[in-house]
Amino acid sequence: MNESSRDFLIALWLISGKGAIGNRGYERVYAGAIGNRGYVKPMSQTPVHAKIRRLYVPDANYFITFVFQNRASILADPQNMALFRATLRTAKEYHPFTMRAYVFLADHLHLLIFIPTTTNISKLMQSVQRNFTRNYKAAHGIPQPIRLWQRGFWDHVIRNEQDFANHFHYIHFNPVKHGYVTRPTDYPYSSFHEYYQRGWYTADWGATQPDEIAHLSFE
Ligand code: NI
Repeated sequence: MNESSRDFLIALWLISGKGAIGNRGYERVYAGAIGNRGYVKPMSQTPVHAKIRRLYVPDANYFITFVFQNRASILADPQNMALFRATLRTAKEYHPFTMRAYVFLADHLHLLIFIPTTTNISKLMQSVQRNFTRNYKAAHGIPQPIRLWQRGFWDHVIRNEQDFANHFHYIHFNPVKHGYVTRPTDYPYSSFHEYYQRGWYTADWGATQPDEIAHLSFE
């Protein structure tokens, strides 16, 4: 079974309602979104910058931004959100990467990922965009071609540990930056919760813009 048809079956499975948010299987996917589970002991007293240092692997970390065409709020619909996550997970099986941080907003999303040399980043990104468009059309019964994504994607090769840390925090602060919530902990669709549970963040982190990301502005 090729990637497209497999993704299509996942789309059908989601449409049937079995993949609804809160479903046990879906939660398992959610929990597994961050690589290296158990890599860092929960609630350790190590400073956050030292923990981030352990996540940073030189040369192949990317900060990636996808934007929906005309800034449509596609992912405001929980079913579309579930569909996107399933698509990303399938793409990962064919084009392996390690998720370090993510935030999915209604009209765009940011990823911080480690890509091994055996994975072609362009193919990975094309896989995500094309297969999500296909799954979205199937889910909504749209027969004609549609443009769902703004052309291309923005990527930034992470230069060093500090750059990695800055983008890591940028992603987790993003729901506040875009006015969705007043604290990152109140927004469900980001990896903030994974790291909060590990003790990397406090519950009130990001209530004001952290100094280290003040100079960053992508989306
Ligand atoms: Ni953003």
